[in-house]
Amino acid sequence: MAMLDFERKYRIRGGTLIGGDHFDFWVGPLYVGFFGITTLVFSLLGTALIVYGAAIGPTWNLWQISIAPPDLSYGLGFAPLKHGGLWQWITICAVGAFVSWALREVEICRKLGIGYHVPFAFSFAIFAYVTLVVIRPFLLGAWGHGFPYGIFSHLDWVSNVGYQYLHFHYNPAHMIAISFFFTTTLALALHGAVILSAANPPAGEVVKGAEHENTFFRDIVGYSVGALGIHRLGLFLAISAAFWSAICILISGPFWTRGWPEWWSWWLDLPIWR
Ligand code: 07D
Ligand code: 07D
Ligand code: U10
Repeated sequence: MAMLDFERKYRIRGGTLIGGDHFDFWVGPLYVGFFGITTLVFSLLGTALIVYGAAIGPTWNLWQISIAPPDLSYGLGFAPLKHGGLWQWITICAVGAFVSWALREVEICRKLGIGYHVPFAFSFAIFAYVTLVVIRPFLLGAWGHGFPYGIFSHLDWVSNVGYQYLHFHYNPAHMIAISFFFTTTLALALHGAVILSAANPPAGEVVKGAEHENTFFRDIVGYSVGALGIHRLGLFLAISAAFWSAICILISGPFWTRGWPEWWSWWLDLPIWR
């Protein structure tokens, strides 16, 4: 792919965290770096292990392929490859690849002299994943509590784990996470819509900008969060969604073992009713 005019100016050496000059180059449009190499190694190895797992499994149907974690009886030990060991190595590769990707983002930010907002945001997704397959299984004492790697089997896991707590919707942190997911889509819809409404008028009409955007929201709800503010808000809402997701599954089991509806009995137990 051809290099765009402006790209040359930003292709500067330095800013790497590890590896010095060794991997400090680009291939086509892509920056490589030490963590580009580790991302590649972890993801190729992880994918190869998934393909191997599929090959020794009962099906090549993409929707049904599933690599299960070890049986609970293996506890926190290593299991044989065909009995969950594959899942353990794939998990190591996945964590390695995701963390490498985040660090590659950090190196690129350093080169460009911009803030670390993108890797910071991605780290919340990684945190949610690590909570599901490392932190929670660790706290529960068995890798078998991780979710299986398969398109439909991971849905079965979510449903089964949900019903283990009778009614997962009653999990208060799940409520907060869902509210943040919904608010994120509301904010993005408002933002996408207001920008298009002002900056992309029909042919022949004048392009409008910040004043119109601000005025629209001040007219309709009495307040405008502002051009920078909507991006701060969006980032806050999205990382909060991932954060509270991690919390909602982290507390299910390690910190609350009964049905979630029962958690709400604290309300009935308040001394004011007595
Ligand atoms: C659009 C960015 C692009 C990413 C995509 C995903 C793979 C997997 C692997 C064949 C928004 C690429 C997919 C690399 C291929 C094999 C072995 C991001 C976009 C397009 N899920 N989930 C999906 C993952 C969990 C849940 C779809 C990953 C938790 C529910 C896709 C993870 C829980 C539903 C997928 C993960 C959970 C899905 C679309 C990791 C709670 C759906 C994802 C690493 C979070 C939906 C059949 C998407 C669906 C769906 C991938 C974890 C619940 C296959 C990689 C255990 C309820 N999940 N998921 O668009 O249609 O994300 O499922 O944690 O209904 Mg899932
Ligand atoms: C974990 C993904 C991380 C991804 C990474 C990157 C690649 C590369 C390559 C594309 C966190 C992967 C990248 C692989 C791809 C290329 C080239 C994101 C992760 C690092 N729920 N529920 C949630 C709702 C019910 C249950 C979260 C709604 C039922 C359980 C969210 C409803 C029961 C768990 C959520 C609903 C139940 C959850 C998921 C409605 C089932 C979890 C989002 C409307 C009977 C999970 C951390 C998330 C969780 C979770 C929403 C219903 C059970 C808040 C809206 C009542 C067991 N649910 N849920 O976490 O918190 O994203 O996981 O009914 O474990 Mg729920
Ligand atoms: C745009 C733009 C642009 C601009 C602009 C704008 C778009 C060009 C020019 C315009 C933008 C704006 C004007 C801003 C728009 C605003 C938004 C989109 C929304 C912003 C929202 C927030 C900042 C906050 C979001 C908060 C969320 C999602 C979390 C909310 C959580 C809940 C509601 C909880 C839900 C769960 C409930 C109710 C069950 C109860 C459970 C709990 C409370 C959890 C814990 C429980 C306990 C500890 C038990 C105790 C509970 C008790 C006692 C009950 C008390 C109840 C409580 C709720 C506290 O593009 O640029 O500029 O201007």
